[in-house]
Amino acid sequence: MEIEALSIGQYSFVQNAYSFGFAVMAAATLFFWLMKSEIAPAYRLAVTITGLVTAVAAYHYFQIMTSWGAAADITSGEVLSTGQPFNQAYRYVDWLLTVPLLLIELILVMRLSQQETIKKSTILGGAAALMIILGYPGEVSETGGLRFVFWVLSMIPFVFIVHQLVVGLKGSIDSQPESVKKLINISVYLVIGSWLFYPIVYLFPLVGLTGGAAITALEVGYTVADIVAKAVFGVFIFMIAVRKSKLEGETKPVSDQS
Ligand SMILES: *C/C=C(C)/C=C/C=C(C)/C=C/C1=C(C)CCCC1(C)C
Repeated sequence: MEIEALSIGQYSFVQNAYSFGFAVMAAATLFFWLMKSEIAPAYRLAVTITGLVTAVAAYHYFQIMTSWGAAADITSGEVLSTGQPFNQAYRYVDWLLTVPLLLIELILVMRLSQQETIKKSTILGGAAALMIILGYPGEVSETGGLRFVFWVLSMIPFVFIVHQLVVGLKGSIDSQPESVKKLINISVYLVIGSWLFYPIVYLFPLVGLTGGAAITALEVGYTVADIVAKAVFGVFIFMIAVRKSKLEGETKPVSDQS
């Protein structure tokens, strides 16, 4: 990545987006973990993992922000490279850890049989990890051809996951209580909608979108997608867990507590 292609305005805008991402992820973590007592024991693991995902992301946003800061010197009024490269690996390590966990959150909150939970978590989590691993060599390669090859390879598990979510989970979603079905369906489409953004952005350099504006769009875009896919999606998981806890009568309404 050519950091010197950025204007001061673009460079600061990206820095501010990372800072915002860090704040959202840290606040979301506190919210999920502190509110866990509102949730019945059967759903606590789902909410704990929801907070774990935003915690891991908060840590990586902090690192990304620091790496971005160290990569450029702006004291002259221009963006000059310090020679220290911006570290792209933080994003991929973050995704490798958080993407499988996001799918596991969704499976756990459905409270399927233990056997189904393990089977679906393994298949979906494994496919998600494979998708990220296959994307990385293309991301750091200098040639467009390799970038495209790894895009195609990584799209195979991506399409498999979307298919599993829409078709494979249909039976499990149909067996959920009426009052949470809609929330679960929204969560599934939130995953598909926000995840679609990543393979599209990955193709930017291949279609000639380079330079300061493209780098800015890519970095800010990934940050917005991460916030939707982790924190906003997490709020839906939390709402499903609250509603199912109430339905199953495992927590009393506040007014009934003495
Ligand atoms: C919190 C982070 C999330 C939800 C990240 C999701 C990332 C993806 C869905 C990435 C997918 C990719 C492809 C399908 C092909 C090109 C390479 C990737 C890794 C960008």
